[in-house]
Amino acid sequence: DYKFWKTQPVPKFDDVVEYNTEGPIDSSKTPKDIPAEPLPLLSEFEWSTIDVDSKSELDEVYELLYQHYVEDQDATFRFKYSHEFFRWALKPPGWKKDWHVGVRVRSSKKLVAFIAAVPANLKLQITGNEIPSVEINFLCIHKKLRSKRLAPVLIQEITRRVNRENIWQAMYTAGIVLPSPVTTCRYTHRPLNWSKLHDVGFSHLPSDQTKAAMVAKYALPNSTKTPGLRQLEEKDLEEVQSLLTIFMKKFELVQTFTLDEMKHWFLGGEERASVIKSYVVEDKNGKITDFFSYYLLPFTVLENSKHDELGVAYLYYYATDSALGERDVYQKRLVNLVNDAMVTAKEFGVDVFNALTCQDNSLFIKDAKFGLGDGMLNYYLFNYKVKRMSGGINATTKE
Ligand code: YNC
Ligand code: MG
Repeated sequence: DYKFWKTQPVPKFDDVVEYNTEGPIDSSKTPKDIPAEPLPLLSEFEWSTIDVDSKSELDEVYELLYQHYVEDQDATFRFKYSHEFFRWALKPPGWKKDWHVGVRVRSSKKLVAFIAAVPANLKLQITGNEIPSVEINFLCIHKKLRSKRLAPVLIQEITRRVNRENIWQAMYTAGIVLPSPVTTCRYTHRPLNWSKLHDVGFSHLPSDQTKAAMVAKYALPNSTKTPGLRQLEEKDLEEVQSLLTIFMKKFELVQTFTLDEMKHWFLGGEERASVIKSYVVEDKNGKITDFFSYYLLPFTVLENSKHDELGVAYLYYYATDSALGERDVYQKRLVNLVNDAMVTAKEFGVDVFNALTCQDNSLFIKDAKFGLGDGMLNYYLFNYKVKRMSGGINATTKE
């Protein structure tokens, strides 16, 4: 019955939000109203701000998430987070050390829980409202400390730390249903290396098919098809920012990016090589007409004799000026871009390419041979009410 969530500024399941009443749920506080001291913890635990620039502390976060973060139902796959991935996800422009919150056992200093916030600027297109926010991610509690109501304490502590910086809204996603989703998306998967996915139990052989037919079905060309496709460079950022701004007018709720944020999220600095891949299409006149990006987050495969790792890519942001033209031209363009994305991803050892049923992804999912997965992802806003959206959300998440 949501004992904790009932007390928080989030919409109830049956709340109806009328047009023009979108906005904060509680706007009564200022940073001066927020306590300077952390919430009390049981005496055996202590708060510990994690220094992600310290290799050993990042190792501890890695170890905690590796053992205790999200798993699939049969526990055969685990996210294989790398230090590079954490630095990309946890250190965008405006990041704060204070927002990387750990809990340790007081006696042993063992890290047993974690939660993180990073800055994110949201925009509600129907009202034009900009919402300075954070994105909350990597909430994790050691398996032995589950169901002890520690999660609400972590959530309230990160809220306190964010409120102290005069930010009152947050975006987060979760597989579980809480009051109340802004929208719900489903994961979809496109096999690139069907044989390997079959070996590890990720893909199943339909009873009316042969292995060879499945491999043939998912075969991709050796090279990309779109003329002018190349990797994104720093000099393109301003143009891509305009392209993205225009493209995102299609969606009800979006994240907006400064140039510095674009540089971080799409070029990734030193982390680029192993985490984030971004491409643009430059036409004959040197104009950028299209953009796509995806990030890499492999799985560790447990207890398999042939393979111990699965290459996984997640479609991230994209934009195309064809969206302004006829729908079937736009749709065909998207299919081609996503196919090109997958061709490039193969070079980086990607075995499966994932996308959510959000953005305009429903336009290419079938033609580009994505299959619906079991996983659902609910999107939430903290302290902001909006009308429930039909999937026209463009905020994405890094898990
Ligand atoms: C969850 N994922 O409903 P009620 S996603 C939010 N997000 O409260 P306990 C969650 N709330 O129902 P446990 C949640 N999971 O009584 C559970 N809850 O009101 C709620 N899993 O607490 C739950 N990571 O400590 C209930 O639960 C209360 O020991 C129960 O811990 C939960 O990162 C968890 O899936 C998830 O490590 C930590 O199961 C644990 O079970 C775990 O007794 C594996 O908690 C890893 C996993 C979650 C990934 C994520 C986004 C988190 C968003 C948190 C909400 C942020 C709000 C905005 C704050 C900033 C505001 C500003 C400004
Ligand atoms: Mg607990």
